[in-house]
Amino acid sequence: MHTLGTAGHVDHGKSSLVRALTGTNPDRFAEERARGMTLDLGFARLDLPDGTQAGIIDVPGHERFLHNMLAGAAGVEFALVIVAANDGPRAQTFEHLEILRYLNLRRGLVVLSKADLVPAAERDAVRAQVRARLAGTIVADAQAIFSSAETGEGLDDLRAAIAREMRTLPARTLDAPAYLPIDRAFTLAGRGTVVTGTLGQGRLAVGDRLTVAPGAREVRVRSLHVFGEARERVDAGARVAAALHGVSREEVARGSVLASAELAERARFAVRFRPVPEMLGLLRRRTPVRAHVGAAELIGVLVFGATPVDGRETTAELRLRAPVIAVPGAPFVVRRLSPKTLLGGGTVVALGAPSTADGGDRGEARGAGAALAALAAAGLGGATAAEVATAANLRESRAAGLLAELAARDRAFALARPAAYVDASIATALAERAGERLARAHCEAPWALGMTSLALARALTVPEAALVRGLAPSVERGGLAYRGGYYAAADFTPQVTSEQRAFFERVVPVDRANAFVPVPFASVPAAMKASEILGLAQAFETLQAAGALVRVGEFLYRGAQIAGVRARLEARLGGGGTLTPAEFRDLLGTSRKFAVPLLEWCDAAGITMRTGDVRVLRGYGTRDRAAQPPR
Ligand SMILES: Nc1nc2c(ncn2[C@@H]2O[C@H](COP(=O)(O)OP(=O)(O)OP(=O)(O)O)[C@@H](O)[C@H]2O)c(=O)[nH]1
Ligand SMILES: [Mg+2]
Repeated sequence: MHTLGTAGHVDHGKSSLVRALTGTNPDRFAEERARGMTLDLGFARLDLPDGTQAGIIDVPGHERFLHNMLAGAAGVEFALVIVAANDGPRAQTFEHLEILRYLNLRRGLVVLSKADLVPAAERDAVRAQVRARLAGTIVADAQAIFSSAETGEGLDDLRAAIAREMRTLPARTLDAPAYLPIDRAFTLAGRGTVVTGTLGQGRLAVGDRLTVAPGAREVRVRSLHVFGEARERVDAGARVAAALHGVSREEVARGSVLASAELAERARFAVRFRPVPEMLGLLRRRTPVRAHVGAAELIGVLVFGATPVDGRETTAELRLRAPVIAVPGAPFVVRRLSPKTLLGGGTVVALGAPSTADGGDRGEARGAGAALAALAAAGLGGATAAEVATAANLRESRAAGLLAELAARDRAFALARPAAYVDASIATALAERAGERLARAHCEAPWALGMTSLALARALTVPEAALVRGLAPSVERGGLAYRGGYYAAADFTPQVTSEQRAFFERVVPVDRANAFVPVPFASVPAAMKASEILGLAQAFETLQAAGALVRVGEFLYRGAQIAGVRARLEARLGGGGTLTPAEFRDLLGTSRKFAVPLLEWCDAAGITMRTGDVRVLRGYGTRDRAAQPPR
């Protein structure tokens, strides 16, 4: 279903035409009927000759009620511009057309109403005059049809023309989060709070859990009606009345929004804005405005990078005093605070900070591109499916599906803890930079394990957390190595110099007579400090990582000593025997001071296992030997 809106000067016959076309009097209030003037929006269902239906929003023509016209206009896809044939276009004819232009509406029909008051002989001249005066407006080239609510003349032609036009309107997006700007709220006995509006995008179903903004109130849909008919589900474009559970009448009003949970309320929007050329002189870098977004009217500031100098479209940021829910692609206009003249309008591009996400395009292909754009905007940190859904104006389930598809095609990489995705080209570019930096580091210090995340993050001027997350896919795929807290090139093995090796052999000597006596660990840093040899601290780490030196509590052993311990244990216990700590000490010919921590280390390393007061060999027999200590 599509929704049309009337437009035109006061008393030109808009409401009468709607009534004649639909049988519904759009003037809902007794006061409107008594005064013969529309004060607020009216709604009617139009049955078209091809069996389809359309919604009509009837707007007031009087300039005093322009704010009500604005509340209805943003949901309109097609304009019925009503010009009294006996009067011609007047002030609000042009004002309404300007507003619709800046709301990016380009489609409409001209209805030359009250045709019964114009003699047949004058019709052609009247049509030509009206056309001439509408030159330059959004309906300059639209069809113009004479009609009369009084005699019924032209109504069939009009219905046929509308049906034709409706068939050429682009379909609304159904797989986006539901977005319903509320234009009316009331209570109904037995149904509670009811809100009405034009469903801008997505779908609604009875039972749906949704959000009402402002206030981020969680609500549930109790029932749905489209022009009085109960429905289980409703698609974008329709006029909807939704009875809501979880919100009181006082908490909703015109300008509130009913939306899926993916859409959060925000006070800042990146927008594309086109100024009214005559109003350029009033625009400043920061221009206070009265903004009309959806059915809401909000005070805010329009902020430009550079103040516009012509009527061309430009980017800007709309900062509102109160938050509202809007979707990418949503049209808006801004007026001066006072007098309330139109300054311009455009569309919301992105929610929150400006991004490259293009919300303007619609349709199926939109999804993947918008999801990728949202990922690109999120940068190295990546984004969750929920964040992508919000930024790209997609249902979260759809965003999750698209991200999985992008990941399968290597356009995005999945991240864990917390689950998210990162743009593949961004992560790959980072991995390439990291690879180059690491290659240099390996060249400069071949004895070092690599670079820590902190050192690498500093070298690449990237936040450490973002670096770790951004490099994770590359590490997982083997493009880079991450071992023991160090990043390294995948094929890199550190090599200590012979000078460094000799130093450690000297500092950690082995006494042939007392083969299992270690040195105090603390003696090594002290000796390194006293030495002139380059890169000892890094080489020390490398030797420990390789198992050439082994720290056991307060002591340091050579890897060969540990291998010897292991060999003796296996020889002694290999047949299934047991060993007390005292026996272990004797087995090694060492003292209790060294033996106790060493035996505990053997337990922790998975060589031995404690049962009661004695040790047995772990993995003896069929047990797996995965948990071997470094040799
Ligand atoms: N003769 C004649 N009079 C009409 C026709 N349509 C409307 N009128 C009269 O014009 C007056 C205004 O009609 P409305 O339909 O209320 O006009 P409107 O454009 O809705 O006015 P606002 O909503 O206040 O802007 C009424 O007195 C109608 O009876 C028509 O086709 N022929
Ligand atoms: Mg009216």
